[in-house]
Amino acid sequence: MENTQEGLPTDQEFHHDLVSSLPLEEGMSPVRLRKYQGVWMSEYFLVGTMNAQRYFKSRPTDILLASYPKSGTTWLKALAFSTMTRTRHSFGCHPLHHLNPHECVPLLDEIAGSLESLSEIDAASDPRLISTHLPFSLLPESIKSCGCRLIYVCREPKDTLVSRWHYHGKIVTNMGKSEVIPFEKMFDMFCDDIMPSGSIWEHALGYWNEKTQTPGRVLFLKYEEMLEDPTGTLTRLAEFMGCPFTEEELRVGVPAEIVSLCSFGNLRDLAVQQNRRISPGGIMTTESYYRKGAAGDWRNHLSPEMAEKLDRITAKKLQGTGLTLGRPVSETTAMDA
Ligand code: PAP
Repeated sequence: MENTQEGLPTDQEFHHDLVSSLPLEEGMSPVRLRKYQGVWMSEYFLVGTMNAQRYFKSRPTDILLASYPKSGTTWLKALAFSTMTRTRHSFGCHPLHHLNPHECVPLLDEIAGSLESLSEIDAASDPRLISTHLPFSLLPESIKSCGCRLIYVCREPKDTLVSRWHYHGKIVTNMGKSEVIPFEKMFDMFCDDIMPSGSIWEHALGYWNEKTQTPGRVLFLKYEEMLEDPTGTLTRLAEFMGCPFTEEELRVGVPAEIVSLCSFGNLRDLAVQQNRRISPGGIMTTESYYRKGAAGDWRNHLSPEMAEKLDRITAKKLQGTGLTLGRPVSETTAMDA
C-alpha cells in the first residue's frame, strides 16, 4: 500500500513531517489546530486525512455520513446504522446496547490514521456506512468522483458553537488539564473560521453545492428538523439509503422502535451504563457525546450582541445560496414571546 523502498521515508513518516510543518494555532489548547489545504483542522486527524486522501477507495455503494463537528453526528450514525442493519438485529439485543454509535460507524478521518484499520474498511462488504468531518473540498478524490451517496447533517451555528465549547471542556478535563478556553475566545475563533474542520459555513456550503450540482446525491438534514420530526426524518433516511420501510414494517411500528432506540434519553442512558473510554484517541467517554440534545441552548451562553453578530455572519455567508442554517434572532424572539 505504501512506499517502503529502503532509504526513502515511508508515506507515514512523510505525513507526520508534513503535519509538523503546517501553520499551528494553539488557542484551543490542548487541541492543536493546523491549517491544511486552506482549512484549520485538528492536528490529531491530519495523518488520517492524508492517508484517506491517498489510499481510500470509495465505492458507488458507500454511504457517507458527513457533518461539521457537534451538529448531530452521533444521532445520525445511530439512526442510519440501526436502519441499515434492522433485519440483522432485534431491538431487544441490539449492538447499540453495548457499542457507542461512533463504534458502529467509523470516522474515516480518524480510522485512516492506521493503515491496518483502513484496510479493514477496504475489506468490508457492501454497503459500507462511513462517516467524516472533512469539508467537501478535502474529501478523497474517490469519494468525490465515485458517485456514492452522501448524507449531511447541519445545525444552527450558535448551538453548534455552544455544544463544541462544552465538549472542549470535557476534552480538557479528560486530559487532566485545567485551563478551559473562555467562551468569548472560542466565539471569536468560531467567527474567524479557526475551528476543527474550519468554517461552519464553508463546510455546509461545500455539501450544499454538491447537492445542487448533482441532484439525488446528497440528503441534506437539519438537526432542528430531526428534533421536530424524527420519524419523518427516519423515513427519508431509509428511502435515501435504498432500504425504505415496507408496509409490514410500518404496520408493526419499526420506525417508531428505531426512533426510540436512538432517542437522546435512551442513547445517553446506554452510554452511562457502558461507561468506557472511546475515540478520539481514547480520551472521550461513551457519555461525552450526550449533553442536552436540544435546540436553542445558545440563549444561555450568547449575549444578544454575540447572537446578532453570528446571525449576521450566517446571513452574509449564505446569501444567494438557497441554504439556511438556524433562524435569525428576531424570529426566535418572536416565537418565544
Ligand atoms: P461529534 O461531532 O463529536 O460526533 P455530534 O454528535 O455531532 O458530536 O454532536 C453532539 C451533539 O448532539 C450534542 O449536543 P448538545 O451539546 O447541544 O447537547 C449532543 O447532546 C447531541 N446528541 C447526541 N445524541 C443525540 C440524540 N440521540 N438526539 C438528539 N441530540 C443528540
